[in-house]
Amino acid sequence: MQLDEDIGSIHLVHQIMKDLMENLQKYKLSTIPSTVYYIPEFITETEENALIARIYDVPKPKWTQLLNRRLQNWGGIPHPKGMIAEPIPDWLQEYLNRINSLDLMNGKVPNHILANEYLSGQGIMPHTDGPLFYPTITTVSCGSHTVIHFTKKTENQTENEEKHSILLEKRSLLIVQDDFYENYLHGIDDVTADSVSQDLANFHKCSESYEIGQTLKRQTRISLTIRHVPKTTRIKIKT
Ligand SMILES: O=C(O)CCC(=O)C(=O)O
Repeated sequence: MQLDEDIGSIHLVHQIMKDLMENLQKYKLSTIPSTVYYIPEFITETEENALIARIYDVPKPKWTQLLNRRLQNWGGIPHPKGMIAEPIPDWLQEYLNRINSLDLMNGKVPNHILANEYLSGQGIMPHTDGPLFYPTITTVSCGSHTVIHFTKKTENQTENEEKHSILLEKRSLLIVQDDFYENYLHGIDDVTADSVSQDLANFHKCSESYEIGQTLKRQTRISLTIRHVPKTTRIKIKT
């Protein structure tokens, strides 16, 4: 019985990856004037549950506690002088390999995963990821949806800047590249629920159909942000 389920799951993953490698363009968000792809159901429910279990199974010191969320760095800690590369466990390497097979980074191999945990009501301030990374962000969401906002970066940032909001469903993959990486801030509001609106840039590309005005209550979300850190070293740097 378990063997049948495992074979079924491998088959499904194979189908998902084949579709993506052949048809990535169909996931591009035409509502956004830059390169953004939204892929619902990028991982299976079994994989989502296994990833969450693994993340919570690591020893406590692996967590970095911030003011409003916790995170785990895998592959090393990005640093302007170079990231000291650390081995990535197989259960995470699998997802780096899947992102690698989509060839999104001009031949560069993804070598870092940031796992962020957001309890309901927690978010992240608007920011850009900066020069430590190759300018492509790929994010897998587990455990809960959230809504991420991208706001055009300007000199005197006001309330009226061009803004795009994307619903990240659990198990989805978001890919952000180019101008959207460099010139837009991204952030997540620290709220306990999100309201569905037709203004969501991926409203028509979600896996479920939602009603306008529907309230989606947030649960605990684990995001896996998979990126390429160009500057790595194997030597310990004095900080
Ligand atoms: O959790 C997310 O989807 C976004 C994470 C993020 O922006 C970051 O860690 O820099």
